[in-house]
Amino acid sequence: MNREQMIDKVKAEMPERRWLHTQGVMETAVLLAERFGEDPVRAELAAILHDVAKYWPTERMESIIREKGLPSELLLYDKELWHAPVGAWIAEHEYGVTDADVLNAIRYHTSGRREMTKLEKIVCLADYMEPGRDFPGVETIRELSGHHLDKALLAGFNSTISFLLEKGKRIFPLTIEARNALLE
Ligand code: DGI
Ligand code: FE
Ligand code: FE
Ligand code: FE
Repeated sequence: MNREQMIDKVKAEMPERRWLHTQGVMETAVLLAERFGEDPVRAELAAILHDVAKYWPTERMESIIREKGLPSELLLYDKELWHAPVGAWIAEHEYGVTDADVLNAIRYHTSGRREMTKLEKIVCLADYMEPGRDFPGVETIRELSGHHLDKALLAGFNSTISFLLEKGKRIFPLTIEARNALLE
C-alpha cells in the first residue's frame, strides 16, 4: 500500500476533526524527526496510523485484545488506552507495516514505556503538541521541544498523570515507568 492509499483508508476510519489532528501529528513528527536526527519518513508513517483505531467500537477493540493475544491487563484500565496497541495490530495486519520501531511507536504512543526509542518519543511528543492541541501546559511542552526531546516528553507525561489524578482515574503502569525512565 502506498502513502496516498494509506492516507485515504485511515481518513475513512475517523471523523474530520480526528483527521485534522492526525495531519497535525504528521507535520509535527516530521519536524521533530528532522530536529532530533530521526527518519522523517518513518516518523510520518507512524503518525498517519497512530490513531487508526481511535473510533473503533469498544467491543471491536476488546475482541482484538482478547483474540490476538494483546496484553489483557489493558482491559483493567481506561478504554482510552486500547486504541494504541490495537492500532499497532491493525497497522501490521491491515496496512502491511513491518518496521518494528514504527509499530512500537504506534503501540506506545498513548502510554509510553521505559527505554523508549527516539522514534517512539517523537510520535508520543508530536501527539501531545501538534498545533491543534490546547490544554494547560501545552505551550511549555512546545517550548521545551525546541531543544529537549526528553524534557518535553516528561512535561507531557506529567500533564497526563496530573490530569488522571485530578479525575481520580487509574494510571497505567507503563505511563509511570515512562515518566520515571525520563528522570533517570
Ligand atoms: O488519542 P489521542 O487523543 O490523540 O491521545 P492519546 O492517545 O495520548 O490518548 C490520551 C488519552 O488517554 C487521554 O485522555 C488520557 C487517556 N489515558 C487514560 N489512562 C491513561 C491515559 N493516558 C496515559 N498516558 N496513561 C494512562 O494511564
Ligand atoms: Fe491516540
Ligand atoms: Fe499521547
Ligand atoms: Fe493522537
